[in-house]
Amino acid sequence: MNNRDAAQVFYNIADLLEIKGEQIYKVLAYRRAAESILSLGRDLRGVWKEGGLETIPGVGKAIGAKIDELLRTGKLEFYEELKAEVPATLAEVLRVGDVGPKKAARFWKELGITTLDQLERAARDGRLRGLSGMGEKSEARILASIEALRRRQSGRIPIGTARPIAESLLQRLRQAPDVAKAEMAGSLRRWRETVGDLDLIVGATDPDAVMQAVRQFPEIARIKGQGETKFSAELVDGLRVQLWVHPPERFGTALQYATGSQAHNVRLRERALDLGLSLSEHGFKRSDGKEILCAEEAEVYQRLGLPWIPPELREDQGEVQAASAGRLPELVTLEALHGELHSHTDWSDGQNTIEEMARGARSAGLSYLVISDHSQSLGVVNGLTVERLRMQWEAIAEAQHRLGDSILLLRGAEVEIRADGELDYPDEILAALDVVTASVHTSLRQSRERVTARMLSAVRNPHVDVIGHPTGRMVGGRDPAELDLEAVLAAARESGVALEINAHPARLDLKDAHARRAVEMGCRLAINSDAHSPADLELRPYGVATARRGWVGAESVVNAWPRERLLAWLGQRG
Ligand code: DGT
Ligand code: CA
Ligand code: ZN
Repeated sequence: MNNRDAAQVFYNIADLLEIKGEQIYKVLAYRRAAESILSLGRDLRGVWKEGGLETIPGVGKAIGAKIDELLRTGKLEFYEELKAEVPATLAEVLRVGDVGPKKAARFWKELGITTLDQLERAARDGRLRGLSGMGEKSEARILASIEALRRRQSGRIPIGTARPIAESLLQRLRQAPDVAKAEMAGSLRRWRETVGDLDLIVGATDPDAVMQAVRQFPEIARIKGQGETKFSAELVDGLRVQLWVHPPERFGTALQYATGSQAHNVRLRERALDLGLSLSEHGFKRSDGKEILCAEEAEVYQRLGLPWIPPELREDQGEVQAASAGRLPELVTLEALHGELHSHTDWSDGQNTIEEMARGARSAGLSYLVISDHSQSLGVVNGLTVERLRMQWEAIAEAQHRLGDSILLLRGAEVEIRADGELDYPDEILAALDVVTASVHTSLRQSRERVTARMLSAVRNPHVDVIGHPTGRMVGGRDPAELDLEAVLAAARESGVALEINAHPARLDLKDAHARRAVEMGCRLAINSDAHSPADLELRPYGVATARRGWVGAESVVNAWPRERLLAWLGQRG
């Protein structure tokens, strides 16, 4: 227990007391003590040993006794009792800019929200606006604050936030005078799950004109640094944009360079040197000093005797060697996905009816949609009892009747893998479902042994077809469950179950490296949107990109198989 840990205990006590509605002077007393401990400038333990705790500003008899107990036993009874009364995770809800103790208490008491993730989900699902004094606007503000909080914590921007902003900047840029081309570059183009900044590259002859145009964009707060080939700008919400400007005839080398990664670029430069060329963002140079310009990126790779390498692979993870040997994988594409295996409706926590979801899937070009609402033990999301599930089957049949054969609806469920490792429906119900996705939403913090055992029993259950968001992690938020993933992958290969790549940019679970390992081990995957509305189907590209970053080909992805093959596979399984 160092000074920081001890201070944290008292900060938490202050937060929890405040949520509980305790007198403010008490709350402030704990906070003051925490601050003093943090700025003590020497080891708290030393002061304690000298018997000098009460010389610390803000520490009197009562708090002094608590510090003593904490240092002596490593625990504090008062804090433990408080945590039993008020969930400690509510302290993280308080960190959200727009949430004070009164609101946190209401979210908890009226909606059962105790964590940041739950608050985010509730805001996204429009459940906060049901509370008196809350509306759509306050919901949106809370979502923005949550995101700002995550960004402050990580310093990086989730790809799901970055790409739409970049898209709209590109649209404006492409209309600016003198601009021939404009594309994403950097980690944004490589689809990393988070990006440090937004790299955009413009093909234009006059960088000053581009800068003048950008300065006028409504989302730009200020232009910051300016170099010869690039300048940076800050957006009104604090994001950094790096704009690279190169003449159109040099656009190919510039785009290649700015896309990176740096390690990938190093490989290419080495290869260029072997061929007697030097490669820079401006072009190739021969040893006689003559320049070779590339307007197209593919020409850069061609000059180096390589096929074009998809940006998602450019992490120096063996892609240059594979390209050179003609063994680049044929990566899965969005167009290859024929259907969606994971969707929610207003029967549980989705926002739309079965038929609205089906129409959305149909206009997204899908030929089937699995309706997979939550199962009974997940009360907070209105999980379906067996009785309601049976009623849903009738509703699915009716919707199918109205839709004709324009899209096939399948009966599914996202069945909770309960804390005891059992699935949340009896076997005869699982057997009657077309597609069973088993997921963990609760008790993710169990021991490695327990969580792994739960997963393994789901993977080996003959009724289970897909494991949903297998590690439970949230990008820039919640850590993955402690899990022996190697053991889960080995079992998945054996049982033939598919592991989900959840496409929601807040999840991306399995993540890229895990997807690659899964395919290496011979596992099947499924790329699913986990849609809670038709608009969520638009998130599938994030899942596809994650798969591509994991070197995944269409053959490994069950919803990239022709529909008949998928149905045959499901038919063979329990
Ligand atoms: P980020 O922004 O941290 O998510 O990651 P990147 O990959 O976007 O990196 P960034 O923004 O620093 O630079 C964009 C690209 O520019 C990078 O992928 C490769 C290229 N680049 C930047 N600095 C260097 C450098 O010092 N050497 C080389 N070879 N390339 C660089
Ligand atoms: Ca970047
Ligand atoms: Zn789901």
